[in-house]
Amino acid sequence: MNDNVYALFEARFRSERDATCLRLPDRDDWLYGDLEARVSQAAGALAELGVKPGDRVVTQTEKTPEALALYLGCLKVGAVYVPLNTAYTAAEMDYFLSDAEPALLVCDSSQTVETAVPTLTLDATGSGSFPERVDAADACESTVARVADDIAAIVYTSGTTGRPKGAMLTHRNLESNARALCDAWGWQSDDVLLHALPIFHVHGLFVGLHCVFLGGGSMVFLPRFDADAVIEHLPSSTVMMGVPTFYTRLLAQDAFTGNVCRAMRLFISGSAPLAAQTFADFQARTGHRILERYGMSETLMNTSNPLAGERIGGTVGFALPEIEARIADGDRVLGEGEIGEIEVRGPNVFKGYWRMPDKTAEEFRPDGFFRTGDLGVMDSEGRVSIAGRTKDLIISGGYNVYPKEVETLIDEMPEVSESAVIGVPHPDFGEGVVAVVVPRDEPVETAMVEAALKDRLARFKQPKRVVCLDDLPRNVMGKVQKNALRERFADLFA
Ligand code: MLC
Ligand code: AMP
Repeated sequence: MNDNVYALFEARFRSERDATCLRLPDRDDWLYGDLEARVSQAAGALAELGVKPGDRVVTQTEKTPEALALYLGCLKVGAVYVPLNTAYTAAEMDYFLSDAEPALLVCDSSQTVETAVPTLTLDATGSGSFPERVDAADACESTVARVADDIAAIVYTSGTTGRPKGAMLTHRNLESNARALCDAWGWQSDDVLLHALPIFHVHGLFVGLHCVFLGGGSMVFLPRFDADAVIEHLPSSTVMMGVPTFYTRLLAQDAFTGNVCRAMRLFISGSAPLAAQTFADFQARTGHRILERYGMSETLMNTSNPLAGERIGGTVGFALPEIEARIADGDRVLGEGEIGEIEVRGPNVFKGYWRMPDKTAEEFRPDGFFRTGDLGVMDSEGRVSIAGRTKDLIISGGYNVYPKEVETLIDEMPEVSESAVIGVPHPDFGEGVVAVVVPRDEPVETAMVEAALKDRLARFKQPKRVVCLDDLPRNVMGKVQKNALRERFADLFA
C-alpha cells in the first residue's frame, strides 16, 4: 500500500490518458497522458540529480505546465515540495533557503539568487536548466512509497514574530482534504475549472489542482488573474475558485454578465473575507451565490458553505466531514453565539512547523486541536462565521502580511523613530497595508519607505501608504493601540 498522494493521481492520469487535462490559452493543450509522461520525466531528472525521498526541493517559478509537472515529480520521488511566492526578494529567499536546506532550488532565470544550493532554471532550455535535465533523463516509472504521515510539502507562512514558519503538510493532509472537497463541491468528471490563482499557495496549489486531479475534468490554466482573460474563458468553464479581489475585479467589468457565466455551476471564494456587498452584487449580476469556504496553510480547508443547502454570505459554512471545529476562549469551549478563537482537529491538520517544535507545541491544545488565530462564532447548527483575528495579520488580495515583519524593517530606517503597520479597508485588495510612522526629524514620505524596502520585502507586503504621527497611541501597558489607528485611517483608500 502506497500512501503517496501522487499514486492516487497517477492512477487517474493513466486511466484517462486521452482526456484533456490542461487547456492552455497560448499553447497546445496537455492530455492526462502528456502530464503523466512529463511528471515521470521530471521525476527521472530529480532522481538523477540526486534528490532523495525526504529531501526538500524549493521552487520559485512562474505558473506554467512545466512547474506543475515539477511539483508532481517531487511528490513522485518522495521529495518535499517547497513552493515560494515569485514576489519574494533575494533577501527573503536567503532565509527560506537557509531554513529549508533544500537539495535543489528550481527558479526562473530572472530570479536566480546567490546560494550554495544547487540551482537550475525552469524557464530556459539551455545548459543549467531543468528542462535540459528532463529531456536527458530516463522516465521514472515507479512512485516512491510514502506513509500517510510523511511530509509531502512545506508551505511557508509568516508569523507574529516576523519570522516565517514552514507548515509541514503530509500525504494524509493532502489526500483527505482533496477527497473532502471533491465530495463537498460535487466534483464531476466533466467539470472545467477556471484556474487563475497562483500555484505557490495552498489555494491554487492543493485546493484547485487536487479537485481536478482526483475528481476529474480539466482546467483552463491561466498564468495569472486577468479579468479580461477570465471573462473570455468563463463561457467554457463550470467552476471557478478565487480570492475576493477576483470577484470585485470581475464586477467592475461591464463585460462580466450573467450570460458570460451561462456554463458555470459554482463560484468559490476563500483566503480572505468576502464582503457581504460583493456576495449580494454578484448574485444580482449573475444569479450565482458565491460559495465561501475557510482554510489556512496549516490546515488546508476547514469549513465550507454547502453546495446544496443554503449559502449564506458572511458565513464560512460547516466543518467538512471528519474535521471538528470549535470556538474556544483559552481552556474554555464556548457555546453557540459566543465569539472566540476557532480551533480545528482532523486529518487535514498539519504535522507541525518545520524545525520549530516549541512553536508547534504552542499552537496545539493538549487534546490535539489546532489554534487557528482566527476569531469566529458558531450557530446552533454548527455554521461558522469569521469575526476577526487574534493574530496581528493583514490579508491583502489574499496574501498574508505580518505587520511585525514590515515594522522591523521600517524601524531600521535612520529617519524613523518607530512605526506601526496596519491594514485598513481597500476597495481592490480588501485590506491595504499602511505604515504609521513617527519620524525622528523630517516627515517620512511613502517613496522613502518604498526605497528602503525595495530589495528586502516582497512588493505586496510593502505599505501602499505612509502616514506620519508625532506619537503612536498606546494603552496603559504601553502597547500600541492598532484598533485606534485602524479607525482613524479607515478612509485612507476610500
Ligand atoms: C499584487 N500587488 C499586491 C497584491 N498583488 N499588493 C497587495 N496585495 C496583493 N495581493 C502589488 C503588485 O506588486 C503591484 O505593485 C500592485 O500591487 C498592483 O498589481 P496588480 O497588477 O493590480 O496585481 P495583480 O498582479 O493583478 O495581483 C493581484 C491579485 C494577486 C489579487 C490577482 O495578488 C493574486 O493572485 N492573489 C491571490 C493570492 C492567493 O492565491 N492567496 C491564497 C493564499 S492560501 P506595483 O508597485 O508594481 O504597482 C490561503 C489559505 C486559504 O490564504 O484559505 O486559501
Ligand atoms: P494563509 O496563512 O495564507 O493560509 O491564510 C490563512 C488565513 O486566511 C486564515 O487564518 C484566515 O485568517 C484567512 N481566511 C481564509 N479563508 C477565509 C475566509 N473565507 N474568510 C475570512 N478569512 C479567511
